[in-house]
Amino acid sequence: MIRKLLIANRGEIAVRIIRACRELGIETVAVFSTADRNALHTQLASEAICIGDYRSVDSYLNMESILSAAIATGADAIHPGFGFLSENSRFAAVCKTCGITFVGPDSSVIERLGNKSQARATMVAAGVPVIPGSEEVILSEERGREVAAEIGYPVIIKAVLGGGGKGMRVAASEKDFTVAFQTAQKESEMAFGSREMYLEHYVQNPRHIEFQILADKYGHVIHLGERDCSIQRNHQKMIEEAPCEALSVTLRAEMGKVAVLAARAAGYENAGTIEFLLDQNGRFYFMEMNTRIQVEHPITECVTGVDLVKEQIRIAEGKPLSLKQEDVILRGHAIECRINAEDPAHKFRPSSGQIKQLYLPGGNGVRVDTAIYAGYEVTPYYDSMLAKLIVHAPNREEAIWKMRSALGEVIIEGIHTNLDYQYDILNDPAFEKGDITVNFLEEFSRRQEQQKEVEDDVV
Ligand code: MV4
Repeated sequence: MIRKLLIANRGEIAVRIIRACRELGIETVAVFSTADRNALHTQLASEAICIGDYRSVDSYLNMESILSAAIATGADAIHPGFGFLSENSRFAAVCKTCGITFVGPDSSVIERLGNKSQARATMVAAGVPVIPGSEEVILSEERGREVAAEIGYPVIIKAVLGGGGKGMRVAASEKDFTVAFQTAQKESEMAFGSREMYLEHYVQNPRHIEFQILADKYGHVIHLGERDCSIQRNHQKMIEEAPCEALSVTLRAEMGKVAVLAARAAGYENAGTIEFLLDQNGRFYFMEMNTRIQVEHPITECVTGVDLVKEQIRIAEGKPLSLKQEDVILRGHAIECRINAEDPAHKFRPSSGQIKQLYLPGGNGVRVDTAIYAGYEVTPYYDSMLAKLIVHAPNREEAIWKMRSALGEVIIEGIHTNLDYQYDILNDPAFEKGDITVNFLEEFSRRQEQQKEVEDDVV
């Protein structure tokens, strides 16, 4: 049993975890940086403890400080949320050494899946479809060029310790290989301190589909359907939806079975996500597995009725899953828009300042996960996400209408946000048709620019 849980995070996800704990009768410890003295998570937890200066490296990434806080407050578990230390295998290992339950999989599993080349090998061995690619780690450009020729161009060069787009380059043909490889490898060395790379055939215009799974300590593994996360900009997701319009009932069942197989092969426990690419011919391939609760988890909660954070805590306590695969019934359609403090008119540069006025929507099928309030100071030190606006309706068309309505109600004054940009996407004919791939936002932005030029000509 967990009596007291420390949340090693900030913002809306910290608040989300505090709420789950309160419902479960678990005491909470918030940790905060000097910039977050008045933050919502600091105020909502049963107790709060300062862990360092405003810089993340001095606070939310400071393992020693966080563990000291856990020991000092007598917390018996730590929930890492997402980002920060959530996928740091060393942190999970140190928690265990200190006798503190880490809400997540074992450190050895985080480490194995964090190494994308090893993850690939694990999946190949289990019979999970992967994108044709290198079965070895590539260190030299010369060896890379040989393997690329075998795979066939275009190829994508990825950092073994990467994920989320860093240390990744596409080579359309052999003449691009040198520059692409060297750039990707240099980026990997800077970001991860690793020269290890791997190659894959480059899949053109895919969708990014991810399956939510839950696994307990007793070998029960279930999936909770998928999320379509194709709407991204520079590998930052902007809009996610569940389910994916492009999946038939049979394809969903097939991919779900593969997701469960993948989680089993990894020896997985707790909540996790299997990322797939779905190509234009309806073929799907394992890409990577995320070992944390994800930003977009609420849309899965909407369509399944399962509280994923409560399930995470239950699993960590050693309880069995509260439902079986046949109890998972997908109902309706959910969409999430990430409201960010950024300026779309200036290359989405982060915006900071005080929130002068705030109005957030509500009503039937509308959920807002946020930690901002009127008077809140948005600083440049952390992620620019201010709020997640989530809607749930009987079908996609009604969900889109509900999201347009909800977006239209939001008032955030004092800083720039992507609200109008989100509204424009929701009114785009291609989006409406469900015609989306990972290249959607790039094409959408181009269309917007062209339209602006036409309007300027008229004036
Ligand atoms: C790919 C790909 C095409 N082919 N791999 C981007 C982030 C990282 N998780 C992997 N990514 C991609 N890997 C192969 N073999 C295209 C992408 C990709 C992408 C994937 C999901 C969502 C958005 C994306 C945007 C650009 C590229």
